[in-house]
Amino acid sequence: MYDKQITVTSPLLPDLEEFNLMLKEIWDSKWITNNGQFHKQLEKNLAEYLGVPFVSLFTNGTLPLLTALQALRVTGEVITTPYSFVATTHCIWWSGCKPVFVDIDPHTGNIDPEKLEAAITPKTTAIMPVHVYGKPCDTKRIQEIADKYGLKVIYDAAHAFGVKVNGESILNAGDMSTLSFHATKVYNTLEGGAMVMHDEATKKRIDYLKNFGFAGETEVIAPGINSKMDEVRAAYGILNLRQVDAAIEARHQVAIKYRAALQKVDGITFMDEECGVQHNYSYFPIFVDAEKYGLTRDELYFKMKAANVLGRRYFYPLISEFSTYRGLPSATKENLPNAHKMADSVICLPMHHSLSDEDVERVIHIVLKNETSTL
Ligand code: T4K
Repeated sequence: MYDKQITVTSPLLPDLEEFNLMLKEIWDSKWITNNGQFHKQLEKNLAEYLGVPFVSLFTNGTLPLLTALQALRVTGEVITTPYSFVATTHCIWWSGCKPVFVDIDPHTGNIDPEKLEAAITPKTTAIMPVHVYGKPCDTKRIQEIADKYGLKVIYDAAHAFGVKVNGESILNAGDMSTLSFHATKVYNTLEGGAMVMHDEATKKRIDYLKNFGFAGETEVIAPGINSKMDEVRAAYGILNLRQVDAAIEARHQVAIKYRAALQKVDGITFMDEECGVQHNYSYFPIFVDAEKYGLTRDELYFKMKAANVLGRRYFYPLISEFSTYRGLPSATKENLPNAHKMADSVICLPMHHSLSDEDVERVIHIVLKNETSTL
């Protein structure tokens, strides 16, 4: 057994001394939340960094999804993917809508646009796709279908921080996109999240909705929620933004090593890097074909675990398989064959900025060597 645990991810942390200086400023000002100076600064810095017009900060990546559904007055049925973290579907349910699952494209893991139209009914009002693992959805095709049927599109872009296609941020697609800044993400603010929108009026309304619906001292425009980011996390976020490019590059180097080492392993596949896409290397999923590889996905997963290498089976089980959702008509296995295949074969290998060469070697060694391994 190895002593050192290698986890699937590890948070990017700002320099503690610099953070302390900012904490001192917060302490001195006594302004600790409700649109403080660091909050305003981070929204501006993020919009600039991401290449988007407007950003509204949130306390996590779940509440902007819920707020987007509310802001766009989405009702009835919302089409979504079963291959995601459960928060995506939970928000649809919380907003009083019915989630409708559509199968994924087996190459990207994202909702298959060619299967969207068959799922649209007179009650459909929106589509909520996910750029899973930060891989861009086919935003052009999704928009064409949304425009044809008059549907809203809210992208759950929790994994897609900084991802661009041909130089353009994918966060600009659809009506709104949401981000997660959880500790496990490429860019984190401890907990945190954001919404990206196209215009100032929408930003203003979102800012009301995340502050109980208050539009001034005495007016409430809607039953809003409390989802404001505080000054401590905003300060932390300002510092982390300065080092996120270096962290993404470090992840890129890990991806290069995984690809080189694993490309010829019979029964192990991974996703291609697409031309024109600026990736963020947020995850490194591999897919196990048990017949060719000689071990099932779970056998490999537990073998890794025994060696203290904690990959994760993101996203197994599918959301449609959880007891809360499996009764939905769209949750049947027959409706979602590609999603089932991916969920049953995936392991996300450790992927973060602070993996050493030795760590990466250890991970590779376990996948390469088809036996309980000690280096
Ligand atoms: N939409 C999508 C597509 C999402 O993936 C998510 C979240 C959301 C929406 C919602 O966003 P948030 O409301 O969460 O901001 C994690 C995260 O909790 C969750 O944010 C994330 N997706 C999901 C994919 O993964 P767990 O249960 O796997 O995390 P946990 O605690 O097991 O951590 C995994 C590993 O990370 C640990 O083994 C070690 C490392 N770690 C974790 C934490 C929390 C650290 O080193 N330090 C830490 O503080 O859910």
